[in-house]
Amino acid sequence: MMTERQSRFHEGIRLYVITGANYHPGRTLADVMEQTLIGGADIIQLRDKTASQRELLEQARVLRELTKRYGVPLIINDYIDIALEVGADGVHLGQDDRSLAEARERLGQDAIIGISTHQLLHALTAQAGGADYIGVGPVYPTGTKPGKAAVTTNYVTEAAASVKIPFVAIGGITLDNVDTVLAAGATRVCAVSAVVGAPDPAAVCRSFKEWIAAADTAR
Ligand code: TZP
Ligand code: MG
Repeated sequence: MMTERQSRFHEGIRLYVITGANYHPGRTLADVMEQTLIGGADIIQLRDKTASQRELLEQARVLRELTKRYGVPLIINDYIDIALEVGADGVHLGQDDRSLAEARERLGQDAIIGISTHQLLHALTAQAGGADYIGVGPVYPTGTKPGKAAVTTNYVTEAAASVKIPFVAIGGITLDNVDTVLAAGATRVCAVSAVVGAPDPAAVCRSFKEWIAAADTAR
């Protein structure tokens, strides 16, 4: 008998933090990401478009140790090989990256596989292909992903109405606009610069979690 696959992207994953190149002056990757975990980040993704593969592997090893200690999943952006090498929990792939099918084949049924989506067709395709979650964005224009048109909160509302797998709103989300994103239908948010560029990443994460909890109560 076929049993339905149980995704490891569980209900409790609400605040998703991605690494970035622009940390607050004087802070390191390990230091900043530990602060996000202390503040309540539920999942961490390694993404650094400026690093070489060798540097990424080194960063992945540091984050694997850290996330294990906090019992939080580690996702690697783009690189299935690095995910395999460090024993990460999964990968995140864009529309132009390696395919979902290849990632599933190589990482197995237990892996968490996320897909970036910019329109409902991408979302429904990822869902049908067995993605564990999708990114919905960029909601707002963002310097972290320059040149990518904002999808606005309209797509967040569409995703909330039509997508059955978990979705994470991403792109230009800060403590000043997260209430609008949550009101549009998001229950999970993702941030890079608002968290990793802050002088106190733990405090920012705590505030994001408070907004998310408040929106749950209001729903
Ligand atoms: N995918 C869509 S927007 C984005 C990614 C990786 C960047 C989000 O970064 P920020 O700094 O939170 O706007
Ligand atoms: Mg990518």
